[in-house]
Amino acid sequence: MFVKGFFGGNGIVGAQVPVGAGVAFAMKYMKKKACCFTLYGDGAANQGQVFEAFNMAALWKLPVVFGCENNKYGMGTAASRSSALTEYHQRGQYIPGIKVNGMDVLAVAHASKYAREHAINGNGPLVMEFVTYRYGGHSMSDPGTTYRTREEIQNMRSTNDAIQGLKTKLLEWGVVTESALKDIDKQARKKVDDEVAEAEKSPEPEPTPKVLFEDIYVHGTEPQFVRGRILEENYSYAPSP
Ligand SMILES: Cc1ncc(C[n+]2csc(CCOP(=O)(O)OP(=O)(O)O)c2C)c(N)n1
Ligand SMILES: [Mg+2]
Repeated sequence: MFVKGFFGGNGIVGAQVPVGAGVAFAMKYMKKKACCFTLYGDGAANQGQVFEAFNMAALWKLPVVFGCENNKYGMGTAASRSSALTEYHQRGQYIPGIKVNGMDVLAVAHASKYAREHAINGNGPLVMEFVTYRYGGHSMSDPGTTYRTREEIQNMRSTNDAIQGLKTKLLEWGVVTESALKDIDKQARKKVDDEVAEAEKSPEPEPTPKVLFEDIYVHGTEPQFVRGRILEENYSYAPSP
């Protein structure tokens, strides 16, 4: 999903990291006082391209914050079984790192604000590690219970939940009432239900290779010939106006 200021994800795990460094390069090149937060997981942190992005970002002092979401598991494997160093904030080596309690919403907000200031003021990149936990499996094919105990999940949920933690604080400090929080939950649920309903009634994308070229080339410069592929007669890749 792409929206203004949000550049989506990537099917190749970790590939969003150099893309994020590229976005930061654009910010610097266009002399914008802005930075890019590029987020990746503990599993993705072992991808070679992550370190390549670190190198260029440090060399060119790019305004990028590399945010590692350490939820303790990759796709079916504990971080300690796949990473030689699980202190992911130290992975930047020559880039300063910060470790943040990812289950504390206010700590995340505060640290992120600090990181943004650091990046937009020309100090180069930062590596931030948000220590958190993944209750679910990675995907449909990973039930998330074969490499850890149900007790561990239950324990994290009941003692460490980020949303519950913030709710408790807000109530204790008298910032909101219980019923106001319930209203927020209701609104959020409605918004998601509405968006799902709209997505489900939207038409399927056109099942032709034409869509692969949409929003890639400047109009009129789409390739007329693709190597290794026979194009249908009179087939045009030009997107419909
Ligand atoms: C290059 C590549 N290898 C493997 C996969 C399959 N895959 C998708 S996500 C994932 C693990 C992700 O773990 P992590 O980065 O910790 O993210 P989390 O799901 O915990 O947020 C893997 C192996 C992929 N998408 N791309
Ligand atoms: Mg993970």
